Amino acid sequence: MSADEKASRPLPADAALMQRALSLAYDSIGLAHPNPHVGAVVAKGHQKLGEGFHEYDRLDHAEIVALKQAGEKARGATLYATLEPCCTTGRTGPCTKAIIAAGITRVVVATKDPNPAVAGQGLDELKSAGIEVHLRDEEGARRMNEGFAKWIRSGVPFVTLKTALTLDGQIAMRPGQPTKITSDTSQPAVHRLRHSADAILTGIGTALADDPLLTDRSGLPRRRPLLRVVLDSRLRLQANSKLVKSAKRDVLVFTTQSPDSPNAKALAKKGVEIVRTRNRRGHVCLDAVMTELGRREILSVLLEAGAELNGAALAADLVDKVALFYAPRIMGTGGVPMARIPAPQWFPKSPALAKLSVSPCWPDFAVEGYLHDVYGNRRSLRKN
Ligand code: AOF
Ligand code: ZN
Repeated sequence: MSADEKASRPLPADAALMQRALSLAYDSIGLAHPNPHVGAVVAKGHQKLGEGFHEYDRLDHAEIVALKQAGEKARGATLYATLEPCCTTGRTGPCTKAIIAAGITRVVVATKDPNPAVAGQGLDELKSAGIEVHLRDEEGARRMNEGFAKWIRSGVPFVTLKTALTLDGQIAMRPGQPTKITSDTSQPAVHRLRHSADAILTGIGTALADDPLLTDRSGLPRRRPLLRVVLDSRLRLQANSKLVKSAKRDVLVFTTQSPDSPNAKALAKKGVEIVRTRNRRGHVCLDAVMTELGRREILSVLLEAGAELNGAALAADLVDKVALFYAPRIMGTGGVPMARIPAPQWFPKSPALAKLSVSPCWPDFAVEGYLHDVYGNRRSLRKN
């Protein structure tokens, strides 16, 4: 065993205190954007001396919040952080320097920072200062920042495809006909997903058929409203739709039409932002949409669309994760599939979902799984 490994052994208090730090980080969802969700605890043994999470508008990183609370008592204490402490100067100074200056002697970290500017260097700096560093490698901490990981490494948002469907994989009885599939018990989980996302994306077909509001109704605080995005190549979005009537600088329409067209002007007058993109086979170019959303610091997108857009996003390999809410019902023939995508082209190369999880929302159940590992090989993340 190397000196480094010997020095980084777990202690009995670690699991519970890291759990506390993770729960603090969870409370920062909606408040940390565009920074990662991070929680921190300063403790001696089992005794907590300070704790907190990073809130973008309050500037301080999680470690600093916890260190300030602990004050002089931090000397000789352990710091638990759900993300590797930063060693860079951005809006704030490096946390590594503050940790060293506070006299912390042991640092326990749940996962490395995926930001290439940090990525292990924060841990190295702490070790070089003689601090014992223990990396726990927690999946929960990674999942909490999967949006940040994708965006900071590729410049484009993390995309979760969410849909309700029957056991035989259908989302409506007929195209354009809204069909209630799952029960209301799935709604809190759906709104939790919306709360975790920076933008919600749908197609004009769904906007016309369902007249959805597409808001975050979790009741939880967020520093930036959920951006509601519609792909509408021919600008058919109705001025009297719920989306347009409720627009407060939070509705964005991507189109191939000119911003000077009468429809564009009518929507713009109602507070809808119109962005013209490249035309790809009669549709807005999905890659251009993702690049523009990434440029606007949209780290994560929830795709709540119909069969056409779901199929196009899967075919373009833009979906990172799926969240499928199954109702225990069978629709039968003639319904609308969750993704319109030619099976012979898609199925042979479609990967099995990784890290699959199934959770009950009685009488429904949710299946989650990943199509990409956003913490993996960086080259495979770059789209353009
Ligand atoms: C931490 N603790 O709580 C957070 C970290 O511009 P700044 O100074 O806020 O730095 C942003 C970067 O710091 C961000 O990209 C990420 O790498 C890291 N976030 N680090 O030590 C925190 N939020
Ligand atoms: Zn920091």
